[in-house]
Amino acid sequence: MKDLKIGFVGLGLMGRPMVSRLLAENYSVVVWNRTPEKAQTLVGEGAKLASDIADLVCNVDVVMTCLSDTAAVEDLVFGVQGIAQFGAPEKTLIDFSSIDPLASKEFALRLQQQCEMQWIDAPVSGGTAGAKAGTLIIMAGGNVDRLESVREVFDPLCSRLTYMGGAGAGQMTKLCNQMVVACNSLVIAEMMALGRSAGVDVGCLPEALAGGFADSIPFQILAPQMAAHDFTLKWKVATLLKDIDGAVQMAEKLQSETPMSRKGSDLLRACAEAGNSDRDLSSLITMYEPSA
Ligand code: NA7
Repeated sequence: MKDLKIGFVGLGLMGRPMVSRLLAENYSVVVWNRTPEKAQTLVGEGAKLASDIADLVCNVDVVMTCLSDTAAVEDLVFGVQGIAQFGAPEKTLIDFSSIDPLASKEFALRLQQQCEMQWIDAPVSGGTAGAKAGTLIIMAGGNVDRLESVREVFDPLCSRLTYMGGAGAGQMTKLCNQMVVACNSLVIAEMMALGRSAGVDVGCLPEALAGGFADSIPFQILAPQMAAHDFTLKWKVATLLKDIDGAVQMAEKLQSETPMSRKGSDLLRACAEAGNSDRDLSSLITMYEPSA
């Protein structure tokens, strides 16, 4: 077993494969999830299920969180019987969730003031495929010395970890990342729908366009699913909508023009409001296909 003991909170689409990677690399991992059933397969792989947040935080060196949004993170860290109540100066919180950068900065300060526990914001890119393969891209913010002291725990999870600056810098970088991912995903959907209507064999497109200027990792993930109408859940429309909304709100604060992202936000919201919020992002194509 490795020396640093890990606690992982949030066993959603991303959290589960990340814990599997840590277990496979011989880390001792204690897990907790609001819906405990989601921990079952991980317990089979060697994870220990904590009875509550106190049981988790008190028994580990590093607490990792991978939660839906800003409100969920605030609740789990600062709510009643939350992480902050059991934190200590030698413990580190690594937040893999994608949340509001300004809130993340404020949370880091609040945690420091409350229990002197250090907060690293470390949002990820690469989706469930990257999480399963341990090839995520991670953009980190916070205290650089603390990041270096726990750097080894990132190794099973990512192919690149980049320190972007002080608290919240990782989250701000993730918003930049998501502006490109959201707009790219939307144009992929409308292109696939148009191609099919025009008689293009869209099932061939992932191979035909591979390596060209239109290629991208989202394209290689989404295009085959869209071509086959296989909407197996890998990433939720709601998750990307949250991020593009975050980018647009940040742009408003900074008086920066983001016309593409604003349009992307409107289009993703329309898709979510059409009943696709918790469906896979590949369901975007249904918004652009001629109705049967
Ligand atoms: P999922 O699959 O929607 O998982 C979200 C997780 O967050 C899941 O474990 C949820 O628990 C948990 N959650 C959400 N709200 C709460 C509250 N209020 N209290 C406790 N736990 C909560 O998302 P992904 O795994 O795709 O993404 C996770 C993050 O990574 C997200 O920020 C992305 O942008 C990047 P549940 O299982 O529903 O009980």
